[in-house]
Amino acid sequence: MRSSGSVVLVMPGREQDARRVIEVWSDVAPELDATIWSGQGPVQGKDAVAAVVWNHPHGCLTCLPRLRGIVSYGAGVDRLLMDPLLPHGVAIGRTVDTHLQQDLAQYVALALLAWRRGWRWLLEAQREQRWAPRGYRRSGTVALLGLGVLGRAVAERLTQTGLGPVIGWSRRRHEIAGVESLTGLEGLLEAVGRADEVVCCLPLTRATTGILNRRLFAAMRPGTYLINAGRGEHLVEEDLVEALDAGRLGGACLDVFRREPLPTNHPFWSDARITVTPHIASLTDPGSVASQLAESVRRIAAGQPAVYPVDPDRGY
Ligand code: NDP
Ligand code: OXD
Repeated sequence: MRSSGSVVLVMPGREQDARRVIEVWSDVAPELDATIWSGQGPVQGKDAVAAVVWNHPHGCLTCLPRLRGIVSYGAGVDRLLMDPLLPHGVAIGRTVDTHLQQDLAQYVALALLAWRRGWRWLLEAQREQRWAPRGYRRSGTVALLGLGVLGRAVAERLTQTGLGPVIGWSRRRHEIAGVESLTGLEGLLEAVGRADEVVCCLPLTRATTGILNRRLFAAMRPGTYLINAGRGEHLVEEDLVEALDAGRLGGACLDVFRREPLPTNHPFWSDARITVTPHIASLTDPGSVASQLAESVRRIAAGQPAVYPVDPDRGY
């Protein structure tokens, strides 16, 4: 079959996923001529029209002279767009997938239930062989920051399983059954001020960097629980510790960090009030997204936008 494009997968640390994607392509898109960057030396691809990337070293895409488009292997594009040497004028796309949505919704439900049920104290009691029954909270109001592809899935999961009500916050208003949709700074302060738990599913942009800060925490009711599944840079870490110390926040579950992996000497590791997970709220499933990626490559090769295009000026 005629090649409809040469594509390079630049996914350091996720080469196994890259190999699985190419395996699926051999069935569903045999015309694609794909290579995986080894992680060493310059990215080879003088004929590559498209690149599929995750955590690519900034600047490495400059050696692809025929590049027409870049697709993020994940849902987020912050690191991709922050590349100061990102080739100009190329199409940018990202990944949208039902597994990503389901998994993120499950992660948030798990974190909420663990908090409401006091799981941390139950595990502690077991370690100490203490029989320590404790009460729990059956319901609560959730402020959900971000009502995009993932936020909407979270909102639907929480409302459908009785874990809501949900107050959503986004740039534009959204119609989602059972979800109150707020916008603007006033809407943000109102949402978090009425919530028992605050969940961040925002993309990282100039406008959202540092949004989980002292000012926002001050608008919350004492004991509010924070779940951050967006990006580490959403959170001002010192402000979190201050809010926990002051009892403004009751605890936090963090999946994303300013530095990943979280450095071994980071105080969050040993802070019992904080649950740390290693950026696993939702992982791209290579088998599930391979066909979508192939279609994006085909479209890019034909001079069209990717399947899920990203507006670099908007930042998400
Ligand atoms: P989308 O682009 O589909 O949705 C983004 C949402 O955020 C939209 O509702 C958007 O508002 C809202 N938003 C963006 N900027 C602002 C702003 N300045 N003020 C208010 N609302 C804003 O993204 P996804 O739902 O697909 O993904 C969200 C993020 O989740 C990713 O960017 C990534 O950082 C993170 N993620 C984390 C994972 C993990 O494992 N921890 C896995 C996958 C993703 P509007 O609807 O009005 O446009
Ligand atoms: C993503 C992520 O953006 O894994 O997909 O964080």
